[in-house]
Amino acid sequence: QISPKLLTLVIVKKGEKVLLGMKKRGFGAGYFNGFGGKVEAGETIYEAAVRELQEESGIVPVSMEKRGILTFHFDDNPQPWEVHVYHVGDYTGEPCETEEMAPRWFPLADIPYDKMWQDDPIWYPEFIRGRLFKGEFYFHNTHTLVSHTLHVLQKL
Ligand code: 6U4
Ligand code: NA
Ligand code: NA
Repeated sequence: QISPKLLTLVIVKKGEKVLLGMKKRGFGAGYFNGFGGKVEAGETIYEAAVRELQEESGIVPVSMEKRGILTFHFDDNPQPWEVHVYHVGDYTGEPCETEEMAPRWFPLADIPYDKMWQDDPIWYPEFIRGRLFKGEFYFHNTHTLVSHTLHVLQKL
């Protein structure tokens, strides 16, 4: 059993809108997603989440809480990814386009699931309701969701 690779994912949700970024390069290019990336040596997961948000969108969180842990299993990569999902409700700075992401606000009723990872319509609704959740997702050829479990929890 290979230990999972740790990543972060920050979703900015303010009022009735979410800030998503169109990923311009690398893994998941062409999808709208939250902001995040790999946890680096010497930083905590929380620190990585703050850093990736700042690098990819230009903003700095005022408050940030962990909401979920998602594990992605791939039939074309033996190492699972463990993605720690955070909510940011308040921030300083202005979202701006970066080398990696082009940010855009979406009304909660109009999240562009057809241009997102296939797991997103499964867990975003729980995120939006303010729930804590853990999920496992199994992908074929990186992009095709084959099966999953999702649990809403009282604590992570
Ligand atoms: P590099 O280019 O190596 O510096 P880095 O920014 O560290 O990249 P990146 O962008 O490849 O990492 O990280 C992938 C991002 O995509 C993380 O925020 C996690 C997120 N992600 C990966 N699989 C996902 C999935 N199935 N559904 C989802 N987000 C996913 O909603
Ligand atoms: Na990234
Ligand atoms: Na990175």
